[in-house]
Amino acid sequence: PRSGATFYQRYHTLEDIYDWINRTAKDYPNTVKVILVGSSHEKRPLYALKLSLNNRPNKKAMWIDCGIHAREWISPAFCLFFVHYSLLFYNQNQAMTQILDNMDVYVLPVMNPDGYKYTWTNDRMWRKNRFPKKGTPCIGVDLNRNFDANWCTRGASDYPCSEIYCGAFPESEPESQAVANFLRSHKDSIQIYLSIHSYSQMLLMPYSCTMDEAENHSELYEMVKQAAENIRRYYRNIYTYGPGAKTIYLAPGGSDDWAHMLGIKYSFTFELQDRGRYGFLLPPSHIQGACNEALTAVKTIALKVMEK
Ligand code: ING
Ligand code: ZN
Repeated sequence: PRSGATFYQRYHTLEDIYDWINRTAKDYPNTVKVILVGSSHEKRPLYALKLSLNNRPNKKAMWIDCGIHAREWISPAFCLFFVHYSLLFYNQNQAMTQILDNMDVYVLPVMNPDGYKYTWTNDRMWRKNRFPKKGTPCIGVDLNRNFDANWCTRGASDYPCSEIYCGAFPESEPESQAVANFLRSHKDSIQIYLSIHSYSQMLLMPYSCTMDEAENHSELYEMVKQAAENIRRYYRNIYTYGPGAKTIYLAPGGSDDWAHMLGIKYSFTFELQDRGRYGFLLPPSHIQGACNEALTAVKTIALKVMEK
């Protein structure tokens, strides 16, 4: 149940998150819409919230997905926090008001519900989805290797037991296909794509699938640099930044690279806290700080995009 501010300082089961999605839509009928973007392999719904705080026509939009990887619990926690903060601080916080006056925001809190559920019930360190590969004892595709961006080249694996298994073909998984379909059909309005992961405190931009520079490299680099500077200034915490391939590792098939190639020019992956002390097992006492830092990065980037 949602009891006061502490709700956003705890991790929540999948059932609680579904519950929260419904309640949020009920509590804000004029500004929040629930969109069913698809369903998971085990037939769980993939719900996104559309936040539309201002009725002006032809608004641009930002997409944020969380929970692509099951064990990265801080990621869904951030999506919940972000929705809450947006609804509460519209007309209070100046940056938030400016952003939400100018764009709608789509938030998908759990892109990999089957995996997320599994981390609560069976294996806290599960990463992939729960697709059972016929003819092997292995389960799961890495959804962040399943997009059509230099798919399954170096940095991914075609071995179904691997943690970075790319799947049988690009968008073979219902979860990645659902997000790709949604982005394809809304690409004219969606200007910013954000995918939230953990851990290692990085603000990543395309490309991860190649060492080549994105055509708007300098523009993107300015954005992540300024976002990291703001986090450092406000929270005294260090985030590294740059193109994925050079900052973390070569990784084809990622959602942000694919979104960028689709034409969503402002596309990023955030790696939230921490830098390895707790790793995926970030204690609840760190949720607030991690979310505030990520929020600073979202605001910085959205405001910069709006200047364009
Ligand atoms: N990191 C990402 C991963 O999928 C990444 C890094 C970012 C890959 C962008 C591809 C594109 O490996 C984590 N922690 O999952
Ligand atoms: Zn991840």
